[in-house]
Amino acid sequence: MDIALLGNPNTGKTSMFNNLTGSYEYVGNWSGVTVEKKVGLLKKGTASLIDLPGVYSLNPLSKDEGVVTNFLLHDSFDRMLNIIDASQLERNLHLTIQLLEFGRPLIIALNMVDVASKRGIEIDVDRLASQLGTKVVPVIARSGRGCDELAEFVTTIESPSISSFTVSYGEEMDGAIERLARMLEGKVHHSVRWLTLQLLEGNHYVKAYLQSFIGREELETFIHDTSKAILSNYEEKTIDHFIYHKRQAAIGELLRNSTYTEEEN
Ligand code: GDP
Ligand code: K
Ligand code: MG
Repeated sequence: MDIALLGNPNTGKTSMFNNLTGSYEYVGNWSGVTVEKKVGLLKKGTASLIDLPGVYSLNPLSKDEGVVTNFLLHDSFDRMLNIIDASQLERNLHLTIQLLEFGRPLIIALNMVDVASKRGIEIDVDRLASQLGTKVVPVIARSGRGCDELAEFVTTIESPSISSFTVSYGEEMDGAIERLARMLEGKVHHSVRWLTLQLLEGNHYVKAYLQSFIGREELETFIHDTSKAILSNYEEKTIDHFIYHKRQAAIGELLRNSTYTEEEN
């Protein structure tokens, strides 16, 4: 079984990787970049953990960041392990939402719970999990607390359910997703919802991928018409801002229901 480890930079990915795996090897660089590809065997069981570069969003700002989108588009894996920083949930959940939109089994490692607690942030883990529709395991990757339970869950559960959590981007976006699905005529196995959102956000890797199924002009027209339709109905300057703010609103709602911050004085 292949498990992809994904998260923002500095969320404890390396600590987690070292904790979960007994040994690992570098299997060369990711294609096109100088970032080394690290794959480790989990201490118990036979699963492999694939380390991916830390990114804030899938829409790549650099080639290194493009590694993650390319991995999702072209590599095969069984489930995703998304490590998030409990003290920076608002920022971290932007990537989580994009991974959920990808529509594959995903488990969340809620790391840095010690840091969050010191800052007076209380998280109702069950509430967060039920809202996101995923398993959430609190851990402290630096000390290893919770890592055994996490490894156990990630490797033994038969098939983690695919979350039905969705951000509502409005009916224009829903219509666009349906149009792109018709243009693709079932030629791709990826989530069309994910492809549409990544394309409209400006993810060049997704655009290049889609150009192997859809003519360049037809794709440009789709992007142009969809953006125009959405932006004429909302007070946003660009489509990526529109998508970002919809996610931000959904995250705000999630956090209002599952976190509590002690008043500082
Ligand atoms: P990466 O950039 O995502 O690979 O993160 P690292 O594993 O390098 O961790 C970044 C920093 O956070 C390091 O100094 C770690 O020791 C520290 N760290 C990782 N996990 C935890 C944790 O759960 N609690 C605390 N307090 N520190 C952590
Ligand atoms: K780091
Ligand atoms: Mg690291």
